[in-house]
Amino acid sequence: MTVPRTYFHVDMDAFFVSVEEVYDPSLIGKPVIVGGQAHERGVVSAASYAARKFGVHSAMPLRTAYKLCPQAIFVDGHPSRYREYSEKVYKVLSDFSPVVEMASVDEAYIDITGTERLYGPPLRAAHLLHDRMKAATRLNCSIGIAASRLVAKISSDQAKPNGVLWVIPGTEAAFLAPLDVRKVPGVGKVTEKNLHAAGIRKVGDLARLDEKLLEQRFGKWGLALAGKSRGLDAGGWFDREIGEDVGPKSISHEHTYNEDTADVVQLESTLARLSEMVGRRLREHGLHARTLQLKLRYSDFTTITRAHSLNRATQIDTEIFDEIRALFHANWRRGARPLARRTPTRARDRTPDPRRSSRSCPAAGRSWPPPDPRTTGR
Ligand code: TTP
Ligand code: MG
Ligand code: MG
Repeated sequence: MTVPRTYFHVDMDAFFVSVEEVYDPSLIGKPVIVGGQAHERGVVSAASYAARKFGVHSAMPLRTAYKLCPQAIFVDGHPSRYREYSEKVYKVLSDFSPVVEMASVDEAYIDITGTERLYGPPLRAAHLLHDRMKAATRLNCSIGIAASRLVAKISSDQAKPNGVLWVIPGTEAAFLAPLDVRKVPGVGKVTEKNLHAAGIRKVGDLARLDEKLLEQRFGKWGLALAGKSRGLDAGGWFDREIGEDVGPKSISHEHTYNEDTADVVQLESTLARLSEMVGRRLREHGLHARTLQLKLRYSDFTTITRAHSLNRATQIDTEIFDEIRALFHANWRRGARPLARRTPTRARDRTPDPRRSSRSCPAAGRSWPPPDPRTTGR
């Protein structure tokens, strides 16, 4: 018999904004938008809860955010600060439990099964962790507690901001039923649209459906969806255990120009710089990547992504750049004006660096949030 497990999903509240608030407390409580200045080309990285009341959210163009909330304070992002605070968050979590997996820069799953004698019942343990997080980082987080990681993730979202929510085992179906299908991890815009077209709007609608029917309609993914609607860890990442595959899935950097450009020299030099940044991070993590990907966005916001797999994985800047440059020349529309390009190197087929010890580097368990389909057009 398998032992019932207890998982926490911990997610920092308005993470980039909260870090900026530590550096500048005058921002606290105000509508704050991190990602660039109001007139700039880029997108919102994070919005404070006060700004969200106006409809501002991550991945929205800064200019749209300005229209919705002109009184907001626009702040440039500071990636090194967020990395530093992500490390602090990881330290608090790993001191609390040995089984931690960072799922993005500001969130993690931890398995606290068997810690009752140390921390007491789950709710008490979560409050203790919540207090420790605040004391060590000065940041608020929300914690979802459940018998599956999937339900823990959904419940941390429901607990926001600055809350703790325990879905007591046995109550998963009742907890999930009234939620929109979009709340299920893995259900993006496209799946949501398909589900709506089939008259399925709430998780409860999904749970009522016959698994076979979902499988027929949506394939293997439909079967996972049926499991998810019942609160089970099913499909994609949820099929494996916490920490089973530590290491970033992909590493990427991107740049958005303030002014459109079609200048090949300028474009290539940006690609070279981005390739070097990706190479550096691969080396820092002791990883090699086999699949290299270029993302290119034009002034009309059409976006393409093109990938190529090498015969041999690499972490060498020039090899990365050669590949990215070839992808660029093979794919860019001459005369059209690209806006942004990105060189994510997917580390799917990565191999550890033999020169490094096999001890896993804590940072290797973390990755930046996966590219958002709404911003990449994928
Ligand atoms: P999230 O945890 O999704 O959001 P959040 O922490 O800002 O707010 P919440 O309280 O709802 O959790 O993302 C963590 C950080 O990742 C976020 O602060 C900024 C960054 N991010 C982006 O840069 N672009 C994005 O599209 C998203 C979703 C997040
Ligand atoms: Mg967050
Ligand atoms: Mg998050």
